[in-house]
Amino acid sequence: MPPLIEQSFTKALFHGVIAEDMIFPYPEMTAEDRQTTSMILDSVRRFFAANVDSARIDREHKIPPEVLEGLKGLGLFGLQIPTEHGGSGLGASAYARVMQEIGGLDPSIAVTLGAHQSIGLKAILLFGTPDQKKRYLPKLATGEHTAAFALTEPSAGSDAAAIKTRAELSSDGSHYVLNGSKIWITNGGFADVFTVFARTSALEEGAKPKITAFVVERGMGVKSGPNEDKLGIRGSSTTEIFLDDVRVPRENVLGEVGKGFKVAMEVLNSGRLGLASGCVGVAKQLVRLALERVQERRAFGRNIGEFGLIKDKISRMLAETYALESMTYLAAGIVDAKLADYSLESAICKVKGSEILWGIVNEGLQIAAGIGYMADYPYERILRDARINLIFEGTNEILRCFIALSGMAGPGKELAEVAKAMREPIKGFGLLGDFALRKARAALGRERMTRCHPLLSREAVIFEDYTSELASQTENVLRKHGREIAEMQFTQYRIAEMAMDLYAIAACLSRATRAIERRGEDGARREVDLTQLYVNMAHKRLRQHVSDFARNDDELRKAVASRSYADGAYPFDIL
Ligand code: MYA
Repeated sequence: MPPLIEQSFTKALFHGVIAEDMIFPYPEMTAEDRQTTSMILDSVRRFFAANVDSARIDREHKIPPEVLEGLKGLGLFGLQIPTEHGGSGLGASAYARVMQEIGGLDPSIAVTLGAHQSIGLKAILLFGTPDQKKRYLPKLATGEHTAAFALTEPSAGSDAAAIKTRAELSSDGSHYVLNGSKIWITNGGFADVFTVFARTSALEEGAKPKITAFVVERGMGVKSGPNEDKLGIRGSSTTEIFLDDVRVPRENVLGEVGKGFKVAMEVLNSGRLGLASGCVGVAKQLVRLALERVQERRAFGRNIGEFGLIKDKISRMLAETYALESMTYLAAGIVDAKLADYSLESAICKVKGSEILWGIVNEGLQIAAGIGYMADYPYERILRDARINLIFEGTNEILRCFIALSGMAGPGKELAEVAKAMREPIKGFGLLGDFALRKARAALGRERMTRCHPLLSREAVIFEDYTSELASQTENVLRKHGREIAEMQFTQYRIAEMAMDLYAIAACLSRATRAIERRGEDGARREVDLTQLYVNMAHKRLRQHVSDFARNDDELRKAVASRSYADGAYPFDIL
């Protein structure tokens, strides 16, 4: 196992280390994946144009059965399932590209397909035994069976480890008996196969739960509640599911008994990337709609596209879409290269993807103005559909905490080891040597990003400077607060924001560098412009976060909120 900082590009940034070989050159799909993907995209576009009426799907809260059958016929239920089990065997980048297309065409369909394969059957792909794969994957690949991911419970949303569903091993050891219920299960109304997470240890206060993952067939006794009535993605099915004495054969345990939490987290790592790619697709649709609108709508005798404030919106929409696309396909490339832990990158893509998209929906609707608000036009449906992305697959709040705490874990461990080494200098000498080496290197100057094209050297310097800031702020807060940092969400927020923007900048720099190398400075002009624009925007945020570490009004905010909890309502009236 390589050292932590060599396992993850973003985790390395928390140490001040720029592991640029992990992100340069910007990844590309294999020729085979590119060819297969182009063919799939062609047939997807043709099929959607001829058969999919998104307004109707939204209105009727249902994807028509003939559309679902058509999607199955196109092989869209088995995109990542290996060919030997009847799927298309796409890699992560190719899969992301297809989900991007479908997300842009119809989010309800994207969510249905995503729930099936980004998360529903993913644990079988990642952790299934050869026998489980042989039993389940062929029918899931054709769509004869559909899958769902059943983790969330009424008292376990963000706190996924708090699930109460129990799995008791039968006295003869042949099967588990599952009892409990799950909420907000996408595809819950019709899925045939569920990845269910249940406790296989007693519920003990303060103790680490033992959670186990199971493949559960509907026929084993899973019952569904009615479809929830939702703000958006109305064509997708979201239901409660009930497990009452559901007998699950022991051979349906996924991965190891008691290691199900890791199974859930690994599945979500991949799911979050699928979500981000869907967001890329929707963002691109909005850019297209906005560009049409600004060229057709006239005001004060001119196309509105000529006004500065519209140009400001359009330029931001483009730069943010470029950054999101760059981040998502960099992370997907990291997955395809199988060389790194991509948990932080996928969480970042999910948070940034959902928020960039939300901002773009807002601006796109604003540019459309009056018609943007009318249900006859697509904006209001897109707005409703986009909102969920900030909530599901990990709320953006819990994911910010995850990004910060998981990123700080490495430096935290290192600091603890150094403290120990200082107490026991002889035994700890080796560790201190490594740490001292890195400190010495940092003292000599910041880490460099050497593989970035010189045309982007100003942006590369910003990246280097703030990487070093992230590492020193991390060290400062860890030294000052130690384990207390786990409770300090305002600080976690700043750390997470910095890490997210640094990853985004790195992705843009790597991609734009590849573009310049391929097409020369003029040929890559647009990529360079968008990278510079994104970096300018990110730079302002980074500067602000760094200054907020020193001076902020965190305590005032906490006090205002706490007092209002006691008041129970807004405390004033003008009368
Ligand atoms: S599905 C439901 C989604 N639910 C969530 O995402 C739950 C969010 N909560 C969490 O992720 C966890 O509870 C957190 C951990 C992170 C808060 N990779 O002590 P810990 C390891 C690898 O921090 P906790 C849905 O919405 C960690 O290192 N490992 O745990 C679908 C540690 O390991 P070790 C990870 O404090 C909707 C251990 O776990 C990760 O309890 C349908 C414990 O960690 C990780 N990421 O909290 C979607 N995280 O013990 C369809 C933690 O070895 C979408 N660990 O140190 C389709 C989209 C289509 C497109 C749409 C277009 C518009």
